[in-house]
Amino acid sequence: MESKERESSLAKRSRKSATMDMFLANGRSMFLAYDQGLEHGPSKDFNDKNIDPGYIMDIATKGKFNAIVFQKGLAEKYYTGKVPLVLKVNGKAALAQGEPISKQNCSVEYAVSLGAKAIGYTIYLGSQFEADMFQEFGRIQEEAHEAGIPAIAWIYPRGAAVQNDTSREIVSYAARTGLELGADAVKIKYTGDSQSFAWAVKSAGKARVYMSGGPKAPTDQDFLSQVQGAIDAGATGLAVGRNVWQHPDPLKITESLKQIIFQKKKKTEQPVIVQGQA
Ligand code: FBP
Repeated sequence: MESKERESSLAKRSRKSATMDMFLANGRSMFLAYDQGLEHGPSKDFNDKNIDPGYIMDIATKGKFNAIVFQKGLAEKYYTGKVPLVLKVNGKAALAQGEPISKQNCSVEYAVSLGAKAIGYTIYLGSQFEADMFQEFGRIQEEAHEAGIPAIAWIYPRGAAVQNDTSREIVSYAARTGLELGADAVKIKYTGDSQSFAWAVKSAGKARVYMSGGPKAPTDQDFLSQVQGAIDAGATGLAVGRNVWQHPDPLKITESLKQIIFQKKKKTEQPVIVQGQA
């Protein structure tokens, strides 16, 4: 194929197919995240059961999650193909101190060969190294779109420049950064209340918003109220790890989450967006 024709066919394909649609049910979505072994180490978050990636694959399958999130090594050895795969193509360990940076460890092509239907990439907004991650994500996003799959940005404000990583101002900045860098979806932390999170959702524009789960909440009700707040704010859903697979009954909490996430939107529940400064 002539190079001009090839370029135009790639452009058409990326516009058409690089959407989050395959992850959605009634416009909503719930992912099970399991990259904490790399991000936090095997001792901090895990017990005898949930240290086994096979246990997590089983939760994702039985709980009918819309995707499982793995790093490449886990995908190679444990992914069964029973739920869609989001492959994280960067990641970092928790040992090094200082300004965070997370670099690519898996190509988009290899991710696709493992069955990935989207790629995930973490950007530490505010880090002294944010420009490296912006640049790398830019290339990866284009490669993902050329392969016909969406790019999801985990956007975590972090480093000495960030005072409070859950403020309305900083979370909405994270959401907006994802939109402007071409993310098809952003995974951001909850701000603590629905009204401020609604501004983050508004800031993300057409990029879909997934609330990040965070450490296990003290009670189920605490966590469920956060998720309800994010959904009321207009989030597409949740990408959750510890609050599900650290739970004594992961499928039970999954059912409660689904009731909140996939409930029909009522007009009266639409959030009021307050314009203005944080
Ligand atoms: P959790 O629901 O367990 O918080 O998982 C979401 C996630 O984004 C994981 O994908 C990632 O490993 C972890 O949080 C990063 O945690 P941290 O905020 O400590 O960097």
